[in-house]
Amino acid sequence: MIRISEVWVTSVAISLVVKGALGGYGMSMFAAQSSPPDPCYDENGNPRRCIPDFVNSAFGKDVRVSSTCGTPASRYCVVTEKGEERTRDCHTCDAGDPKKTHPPAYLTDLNNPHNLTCWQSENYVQYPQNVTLTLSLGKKFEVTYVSLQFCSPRPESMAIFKSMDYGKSWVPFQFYSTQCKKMYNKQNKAAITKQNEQEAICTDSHTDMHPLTGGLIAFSTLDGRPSAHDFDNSPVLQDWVTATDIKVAFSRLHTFGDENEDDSELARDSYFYAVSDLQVGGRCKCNGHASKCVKDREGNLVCECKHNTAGPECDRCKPFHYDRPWQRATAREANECVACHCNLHARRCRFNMELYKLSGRRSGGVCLNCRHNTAGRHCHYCKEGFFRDMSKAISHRRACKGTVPGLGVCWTHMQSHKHQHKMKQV
Ligand SMILES: [Ca+2]
Repeated sequence: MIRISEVWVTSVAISLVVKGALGGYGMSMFAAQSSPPDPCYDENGNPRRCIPDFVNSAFGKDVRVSSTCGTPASRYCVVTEKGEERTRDCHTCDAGDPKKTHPPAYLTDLNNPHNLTCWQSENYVQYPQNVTLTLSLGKKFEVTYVSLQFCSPRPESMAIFKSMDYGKSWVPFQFYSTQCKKMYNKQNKAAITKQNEQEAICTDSHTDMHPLTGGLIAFSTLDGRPSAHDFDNSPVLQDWVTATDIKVAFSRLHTFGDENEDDSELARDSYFYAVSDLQVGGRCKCNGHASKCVKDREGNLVCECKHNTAGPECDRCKPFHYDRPWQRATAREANECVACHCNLHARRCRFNMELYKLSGRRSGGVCLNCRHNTAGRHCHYCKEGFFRDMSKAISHRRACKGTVPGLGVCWTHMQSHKHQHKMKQV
């Protein structure tokens, strides 16, 4: 259906263009549409690094949240300040009422500044209790930033974690707190050096209670890390930005200090976490070997691997392409996987590091199960008892014969003599 309508639109477009005496332009547009250029190869067909588009990988995804207001319906109050005066306007959060609900889906919906939709926690889930937001990206991504736009005041303390193993284990990405040492046992704004580039730091920036609404927290994963300018050559940072899941833990609410006074109920009803937008900016991780990620048959997001690579992140060479070790592509080198040289006599091969080193790091593939009576690392000579038919190329399936050769005996001559000798003895 889509194809038909596309063709229809295109033909209409062309006919319009032709009428306008610009037929050539219209046709070239059509040609470009039928064979889009592959960003993973240059105009001469040589492999080059390719990367998926930069996206907000949180957009439209489900976020698992430990606390959401509205079940049952409950009161919450919004604090506003005019000079010294502080007022509280109270409303109802009700999960059953579309106009009063604040579900987790509002974290990752379309962020319209004129009509903000906010997820909101229950009231006064205060330290040592926390509220967590967990987002599964579905595969490995290289994350550039994590940002949160708040409807409530920003938290007094919060942490961002990442997982590289689909939520089995978590490592800290960044801490925010007005009291880093006390909350997270971290020095405030510790320096990052080449020795600790994979360490999360704590900062008291962006932790002020003001603004009371609309505040932003944006964590840039490479900011201040010394090897960031040489990311291509830094496996440490490539690892640091890699994540399958992101978790945000709100550890402590900001308050005006009135939550334990006489009027504490009203005060407590005005302390909660509310977020209008959670973004995780990054690229689907494909190690430079794919320009996009697609859903596979099981519905999982995977890289569309090029350069003879395979795996969800193009993180290995595809079968029979083991002539040199897998490598990530760089701006200068595509590092594509190379097929083993088996003269069409083998379907399988393996990589041998010793041979690779001996070859000056050029070729390390060893063919397995050479067929058609061939033998050798590249199936490049005849196995014992067979003779090379020099009228045929070695890649010919009848290059090796089982009978005594006539003309043109190759270097297996010696073997042929041995063989004749054995036959006489028999
Ligand atoms: Ca929203």
